[in-house]
Amino acid sequence: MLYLLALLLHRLPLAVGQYDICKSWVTTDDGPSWEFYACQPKAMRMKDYVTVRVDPVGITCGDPPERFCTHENPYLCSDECDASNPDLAHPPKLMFDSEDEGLATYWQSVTWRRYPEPLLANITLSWNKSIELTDDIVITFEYGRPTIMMLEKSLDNGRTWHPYQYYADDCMEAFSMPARRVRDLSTTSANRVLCTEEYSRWAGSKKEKTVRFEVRDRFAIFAGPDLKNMDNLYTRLESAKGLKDFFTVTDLRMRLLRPALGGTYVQRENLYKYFYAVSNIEVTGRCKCNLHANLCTFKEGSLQCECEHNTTGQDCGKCKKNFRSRSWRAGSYLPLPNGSPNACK
Ligand SMILES: *[C@@H]1O[C@H](CO)[C@@H](O)[C@H](O)[C@H]1NC(C)=O
Ligand SMILES: *[C@@H]1O[C@H](CO)[C@@H](O)[C@H](O)[C@H]1NC(C)=O
Ligand SMILES: *[C@@H]1O[C@H](CO)[C@@H](O)[C@H](O)[C@H]1NC(C)=O
Ligand SMILES: [Ca+2]
Repeated sequence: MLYLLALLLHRLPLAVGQYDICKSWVTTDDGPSWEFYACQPKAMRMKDYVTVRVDPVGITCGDPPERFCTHENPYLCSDECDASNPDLAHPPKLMFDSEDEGLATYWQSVTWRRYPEPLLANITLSWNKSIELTDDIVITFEYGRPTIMMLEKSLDNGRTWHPYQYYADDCMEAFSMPARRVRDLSTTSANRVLCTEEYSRWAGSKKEKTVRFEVRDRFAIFAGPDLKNMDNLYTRLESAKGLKDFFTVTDLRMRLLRPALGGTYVQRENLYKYFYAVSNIEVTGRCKCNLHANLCTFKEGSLQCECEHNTTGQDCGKCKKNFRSRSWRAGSYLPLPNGSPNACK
């Protein structure tokens, strides 16, 4: 019976999925003992743990109250944004709520009344924790997608920033970059920063609402179209220089540089229809724990790895006290299927 249980536990890592558990109690010829594996937390909806900042001051609509209209209804400018009225306010937190009733709730900027001065807004998301993206970042715009925007990322809690992806209806004109598609990238260019025209062209504001940062398409370069061959992806993440870091962020920033124009030039006589409205920002990822934890919990306002393998720190990035600090190494996905724990000594 005990033997059976041990056998069962021993098989657990394979049964529950790759890298899901950090250790199991097994029986060997020398008696029962712990066996250790490389492990990582499950992917989570990261918008539930984020802190947001919108810049510059005064970019959110409604203070003072203002009227706006939509590209579909450009001469009926009777909609109102009023920050002091909960029913008419559009604060940043509405980009992260869950829209239970199916009604879109959104952050909205002021209108482009100061045209031709550019209408610029930064939306900065901070986690105070390294996150590994596991799925696409999806940003939903309610009244048309920006004709020019940029996504930036930080790996050091906002001290330094790097371009992540450029978006424009004309990449050459906006950024002097040729337009590319993530689908056309190859194994050697999977972490290339590119400009795409796929998410910026006018197609009616209700038809095409989302702007993506394509994580799945990049994973598919290694794991195949249905991400069936994850082993190959994990092997590449381990060996290809910079690939793992490419999908790791502590902060993200959307730099909105020019709003939707409704498919035409800017009409100066009606600037009330130009603004940004974001209803959702979906970020799916897992805490980076250096393959030393399978749990990540939200404590005192920040995500923290529950470190195993005698490691400690927010990312399990060092050895516990009384363990040789120089023996620290990240766990490894290899050899397949259970990887190496690389525990502190
Ligand atoms: C947005 O952030 C960038 C740096 O990432 C900064 O240069 C720019 O001035 C900011 N724009 C606004 C409107 O705050
Ligand atoms: C960030 O996380 C660390 C470690 O959990 C914590 O000590 C620190 O107070 C956090 N900083 C902020 C600004 O939340
Ligand atoms: C961590 O250290 C304890 C003793 O302090 C030991 O029993 C345990 O096996 C160690 N774990 C690993 C993964 O080496
Ligand atoms: Ca919302």
